[in-house]
Amino acid sequence: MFCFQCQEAAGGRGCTIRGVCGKNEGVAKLQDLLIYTLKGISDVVVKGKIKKDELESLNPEMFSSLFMTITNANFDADAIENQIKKMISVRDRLKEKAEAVDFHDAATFQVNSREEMLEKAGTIGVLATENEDIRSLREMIIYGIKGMAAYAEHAKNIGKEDPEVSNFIYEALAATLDDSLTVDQLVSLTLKTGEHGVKVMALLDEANTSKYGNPEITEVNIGVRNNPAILVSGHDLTDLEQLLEQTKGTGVDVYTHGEMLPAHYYPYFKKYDNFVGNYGNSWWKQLSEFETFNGPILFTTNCIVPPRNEDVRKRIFTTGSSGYPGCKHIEADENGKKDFSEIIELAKTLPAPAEIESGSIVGGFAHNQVMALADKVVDAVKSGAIKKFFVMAGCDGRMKSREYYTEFAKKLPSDTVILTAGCAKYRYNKLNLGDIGGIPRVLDAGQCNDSYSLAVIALKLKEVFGLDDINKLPIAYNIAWYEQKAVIVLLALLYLGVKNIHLGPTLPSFLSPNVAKVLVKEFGISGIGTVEEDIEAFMG
Ligand code: FSO
Ligand code: SF4
Repeated sequence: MFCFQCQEAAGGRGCTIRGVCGKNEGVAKLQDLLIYTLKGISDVVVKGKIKKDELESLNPEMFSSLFMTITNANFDADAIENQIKKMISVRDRLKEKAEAVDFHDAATFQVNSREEMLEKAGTIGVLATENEDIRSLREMIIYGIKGMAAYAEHAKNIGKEDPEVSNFIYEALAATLDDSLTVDQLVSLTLKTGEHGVKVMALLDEANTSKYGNPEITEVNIGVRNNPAILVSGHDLTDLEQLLEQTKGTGVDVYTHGEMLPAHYYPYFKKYDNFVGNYGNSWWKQLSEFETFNGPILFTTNCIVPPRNEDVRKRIFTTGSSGYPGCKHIEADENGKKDFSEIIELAKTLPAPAEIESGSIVGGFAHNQVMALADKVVDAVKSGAIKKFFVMAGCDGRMKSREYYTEFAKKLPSDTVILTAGCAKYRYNKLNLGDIGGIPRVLDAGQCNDSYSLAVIALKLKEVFGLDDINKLPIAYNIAWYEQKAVIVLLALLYLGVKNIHLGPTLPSFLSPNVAKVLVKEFGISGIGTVEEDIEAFMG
């Protein structure tokens, strides 16, 4: 196996024996083959000039196949094998409708057993592209597409789709098979990926807010009550909605974990009086937090950490694109309905969560809420009460070097405000950093996809201040990344023209030295240094 798609890639180069994430060689290879099959489908769609209306039922399968290969989403070899088989048969049916042309091997290979799949996978992985710059760009595009597909899947679950996004996924995946493309052409495809990243995040924002309302300032309880409960993790709000509907009146409480915390900010979910609060912290703390939670856990997406404890494993359920061997997977019926009764019944037999924290945290600062405070914000900037905003969106992770972000937040001058989104927030959202004239110093917009809100806020401020360049705003970007959704967020920011982003805790292993040079030269991207040096440089 060879995988270098996330920030924890072994040795800063790539995982070759087993993933740091816990993914074994078999799963890694099956994921590679699934991606290869999707490239084959894309080859058929693009070269075979498949009509767009033929793709309607295929799009959701593309999204969820891509999502299954995102870091920490799916560790279940059987589920991935089944998806490969399904997508090969989709591919072959599609070929019957395609204009006859010379298709790539990805569109024609056949495999009949797990052994054959693993053998084939050994020939088509990341390292099959020999030129390291082409490999770097191809992979960066593919990782961006994975993130894009994740957001497209959430939007689709709410009934929203943007054909430009879905069509681009085929175009980009097919392009990663094309040996005639030059480095320059792949660089421009990378930016085009960012452009579609903006589109998909706008789409998901529209889907979420049209269904669940605009996030608003909300105090979220981080303590517990004395009822049996279910913990819901991941990012999918439609799963949460169904779970809340089904637990209503049962005496079973629901808590969020990790990236599901921002669900509390939506007006729609406030009507459920069993929707109690957020339990714990970001994804990588789940091993201990799931033990003390006591009740069942529902994963709607990543990030799953392989459970060490058999008692915890028995309480884990997955749905959507997530999966873990030995954990029950809840499928949707043809109307998208999911039956969570088994989880609810299990919850009733288990003790209430043990309290690990108490009090509350405040969030809900997505674009609509921040714009409602625009006058206050603009005045504070004009008067000098706020000197600078720091966008510190992205992901958290288990590396010790991420303590940098807590230190950074603590040491920032008191006339600065942190704009955050994604699970990165857990490094500083409980620090009590105070407020500036009533504006909290940590403004949480929501999940990683809500980084879109931060871009909208920046663009609106640019308008308010009458600036011709987003980079003239008093906003600095110190972003933490972990998996492929962060890649699409980063590409989206680059597409919007944001310069001088600091990216940490380490730069992606998939950037070849030459590709890294382009990012430095064209966009001023850099890594992180020490907290003191970085703050000095940012404030100067
Ligand atoms: Fe985090 Fe995991 Fe949202 Fe990611 S929980 S790391 S970028 O899945 O999706 O921020
Ligand atoms: Fe390694 Fe990350 Fe790939 Fe897992 S997803 S195998 S940790 S690079």
